[in-house]
Amino acid sequence: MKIYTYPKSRSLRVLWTLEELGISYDTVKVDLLEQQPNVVSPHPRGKVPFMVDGDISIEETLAICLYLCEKYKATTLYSSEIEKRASIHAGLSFALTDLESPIWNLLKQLVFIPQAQRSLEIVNYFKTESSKVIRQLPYDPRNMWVTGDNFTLADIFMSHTLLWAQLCGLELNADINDYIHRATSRPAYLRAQTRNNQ
Ligand SMILES: N[C@@H](CCC(=O)N[C@@H](CS)C(=O)NCC(=O)O)C(=O)O
Repeated sequence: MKIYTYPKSRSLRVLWTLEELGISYDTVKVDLLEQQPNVVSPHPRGKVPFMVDGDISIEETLAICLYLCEKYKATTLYSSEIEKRASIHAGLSFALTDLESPIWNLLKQLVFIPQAQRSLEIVNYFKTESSKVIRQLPYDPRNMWVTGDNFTLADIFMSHTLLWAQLCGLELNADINDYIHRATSRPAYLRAQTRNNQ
C-alpha cells in the first residue's frame, strides 16, 4: 500500500490511522509546492493524501481512513456497533465541517497565502469564527476522548484540527490543551508524524 504524503499536511491523518491499526505501508513524498515538481501526486487534482492499494486508488482523507478501518476491521478505532459508530460519525462530521472550515481559512491567511495578499479583516473574521466553534466543541472533559473511553477515528480528525488551532495562536482552555497533548503523545501519532515529515 502506497500513501502520497507531504510534511505537515493532512496525509498525517492517514498515516496516524495506519499506525493505530498497526498496518505497514510505503510513503511517497510529493513535490507539492514546487513550480517544476519531480514527484507528483496521482490525485486527480494533484493533492495529498492519496492512496494506492493494489488496484484501488482513493482520494479524500476521510474516505481513505474509512477504507482502512473497514478493510482492517478496526475495533475500537471504528466500532462496528451502530450507536458507537454514529457518535464517531458525529465527531468526524463536526471536525471536518464546523471546526475545520474557519481554522483552515485562518491558517491559510496566517501561513500559506503570500503576505501581500493577506487581509487583517479576514484574519479577524476567521479568528472570531474559530473561537466560537471551539467553544462549542463536542468534547466532554470528563472523558478521555471525543466519544468516551476509547480513542477513535474522530479523535484523529478532531485533535489534528485543534493542533492547527494551536498553530494559529488561538486561545484554547486547559481541558482542550490536555486533550491535544494526550492525543499527540500516542506512540502511533509520533511514528506517523516522523514518517509524514520525512
Ligand atoms: N478535502 C481534501 C483536501 C486535500 C488537500 O487540500 N490537501 C492539501 C494538503 S493538506 C493539498 O494537497 N494542497 C495542495 C493543493 O491544493 O494543490 C482531503 O481531505 O483530502
